[in-house]
Formats: sequence, C-alpha cells, structure tokens
Amino acid sequence: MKNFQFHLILISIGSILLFSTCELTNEDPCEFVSCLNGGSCNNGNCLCPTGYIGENCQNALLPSAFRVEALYLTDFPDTDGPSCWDASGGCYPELYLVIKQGTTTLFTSTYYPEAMSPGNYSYQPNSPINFDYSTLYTIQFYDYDGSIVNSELVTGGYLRLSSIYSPPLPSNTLNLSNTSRSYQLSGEWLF
Ligand SMILES: [Ca+2]
Repeated sequence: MKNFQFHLILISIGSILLFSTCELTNEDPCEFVSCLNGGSCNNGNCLCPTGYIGENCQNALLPSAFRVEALYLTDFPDTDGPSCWDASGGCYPELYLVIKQGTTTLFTSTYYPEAMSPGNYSYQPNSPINFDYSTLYTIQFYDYDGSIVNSELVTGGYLRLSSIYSPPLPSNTLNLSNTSRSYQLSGEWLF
C-alpha cells in the first residue's frame, strides 16, 4: 500500500511538472500585442494592412496614386435643361467619357446611345490609369453628335485626390458627386 501511495505521489508530481512545462511553451506572444487599423498579430509582431506602418500599425501612409480600373456614371443631366440634347434621332445624349490631365487626353471612351439618368454607365480604359495623388485631372462627359468636334459637354469637373483624401484609407470604390453628376471610381490605392 505504501508503495502504491509513493507511486501516486510520483505520478502527481510528474503531472504538475508536465502541465507547467506545457503552459510555458504555449505562452501566446500576441497576448499583450495590440494591432490597430485592422492589423493582425503574428508571433508577437503586427502585420499591417496596406496603407499602415508602425509597431502597432498606428501610422497611416499617404497614398501615391489611385489606379483607376473603371468609372461608373450613375447620375447626370440627361436633358439639356428643358431641351433635348439632340434635335433629331432621340432626346438623350450619346454619352462618352474623356479624362484629361491638363491639355493631355488620357482616355476617350466609346459612347452609349440615348443614355438616361439615373443609370449605371461603365467606362473601362484599355489599361488602368494611375491618378497621381496631387495632380489635377479633368473628368468630362460629352454628347456625341456625329463627330468629336461637334460634341457637347454634358457635365464634368475636376478631381484632385489630395483634396478629398483623409485617413483612414477609403475603400477601392470612390463615390464622387456634385450637383450635376454622380460617379464612382473603381480601382486600387497605391503607396
Ligand atoms: Ca447626340
């Protein structure tokens, strides 16, 4: 019986030692690490999402550009005030998009005939256009009237990303609007 008790004590001590060792090796290095702005902890270090740096992902970076993959126009003046855009052959505009930087045209799309608002008209450049963060771009929509030179400006405006950007990082779909148009830029922030 004494022998049995002695073995029981040995087993108990062994178990305590075993569990203590396990607790030591299973200590979580991320237990006291707090990763901000959507960062995640890996082995005690923060893995930061795009646009953030720092030990705890606490610092937001400024983007260098936005890579525009598509533009979606949703709301625009589909009549010319009380008049039609076209004197004959329908009322609504044959709507196309022009993107310029200064006097340089970066993209001219094909047109949608008889475009009505609200709608969802998508324009996709053959290859994505990088909008530099601090550069001014012109985004215009025209009514095609048989030739480019006869086209009439339907609506348009300027866009400078640095004027609209503030952390946290916006999504990859930018919703932009003013009184005469609403559109989305779809793409990716670059750093
Ligand atoms: Ca037209």
